[in-house]
Amino acid sequence: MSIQRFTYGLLLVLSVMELPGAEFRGGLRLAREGREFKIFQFPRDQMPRIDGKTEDWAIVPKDYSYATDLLNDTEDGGGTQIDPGDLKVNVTVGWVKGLNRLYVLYEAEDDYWDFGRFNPKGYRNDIFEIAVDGDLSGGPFIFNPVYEPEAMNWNSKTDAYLENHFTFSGVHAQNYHFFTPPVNNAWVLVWGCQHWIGEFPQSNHAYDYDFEPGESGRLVLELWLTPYDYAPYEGPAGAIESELEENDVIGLSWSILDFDGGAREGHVNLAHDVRMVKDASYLCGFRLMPLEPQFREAIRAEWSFKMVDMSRRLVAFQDESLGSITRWHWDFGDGQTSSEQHPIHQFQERGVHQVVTLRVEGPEGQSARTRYWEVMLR
Ligand SMILES: [Ca+2]
Ligand SMILES: [Ca+2]
Ligand SMILES: [Ca+2]
Repeated sequence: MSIQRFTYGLLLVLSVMELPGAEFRGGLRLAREGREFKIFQFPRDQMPRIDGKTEDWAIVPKDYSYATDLLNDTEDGGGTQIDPGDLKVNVTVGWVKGLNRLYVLYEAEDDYWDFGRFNPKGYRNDIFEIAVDGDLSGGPFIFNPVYEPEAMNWNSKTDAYLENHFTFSGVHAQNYHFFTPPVNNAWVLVWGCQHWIGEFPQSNHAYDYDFEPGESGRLVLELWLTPYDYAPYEGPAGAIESELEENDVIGLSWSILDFDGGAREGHVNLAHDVRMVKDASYLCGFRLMPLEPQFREAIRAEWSFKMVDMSRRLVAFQDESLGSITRWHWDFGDGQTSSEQHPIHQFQERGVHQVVTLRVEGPEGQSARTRYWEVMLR
């Protein structure tokens, strides 16, 4: 372990120890006293279509949506009493089992949509900001604590700042500033070195709004994004997506930067701590939920297999059936059968075993799953 890495680890520990109002979860503290939020699992045949229309989200139960009352204007002292006449939002997050993607629906009403007037002192655009830490590693992800303090200024042109930016910013967790609405077809500012995460198919987006700068109105932003355990400057080929698994908890939070014709009027955020924008230890815990009961099949046979020992022709079969099951019947295609749930079977002959079938039964009925030409022994 290098001194630098050791120092970094020590700083991480210290920063975690200083975090108030948080709870340890798997070795990591989370914002909001460890309160758990939920990510809705869409069935595969009802994935959202990214078109800015919200009908495809109507199947999502209400308790998956998070509104203005959960936000806190922590930076500018506005607190949790956010005037719905100034800003009113609703955020819903979804996922689809098997895809490393988060779907987000952002619905917002603002008394003054501020956009399209960039100036040299920085952007003046209403922003919806998301920070995501797909493997819940925690820790800083914009400014590396091992760099000199002068490197922490995002306007800096020092070697230290640029080295930090190119090797660290957004690499193990990501920050997106979504423009609401877009300007000159720019929809996102990635605060990090991996601008490519804002490109299709790493992400996708569609807006729906009908107002001019300075007007009030309603905006819908529908998007997906891909969380990364490792998102380097070089591009997606060398990146490592966060593997999203059912019942995993990820780090996630959002904030809204509301400009209403002047200075920023708020930096309202779900984490109740604005450090969420650059330090994943201040993100909220979001669980990747299983399918709600109404979307589950009553019974469905499913299984996988692993070679235990090719020389002995020994194969382990894993039942992965869905539903309530009381009886398993395996037909290995070689004249042998088993009634175990997860049998280990020794085949007598090598070759391609053409048909292997699991039949399951339960109170809701029965189902069979065959794998053709998949179990092969050389
Ligand atoms: Ca849609
Ligand atoms: Ca406003
Ligand atoms: Ca505004």
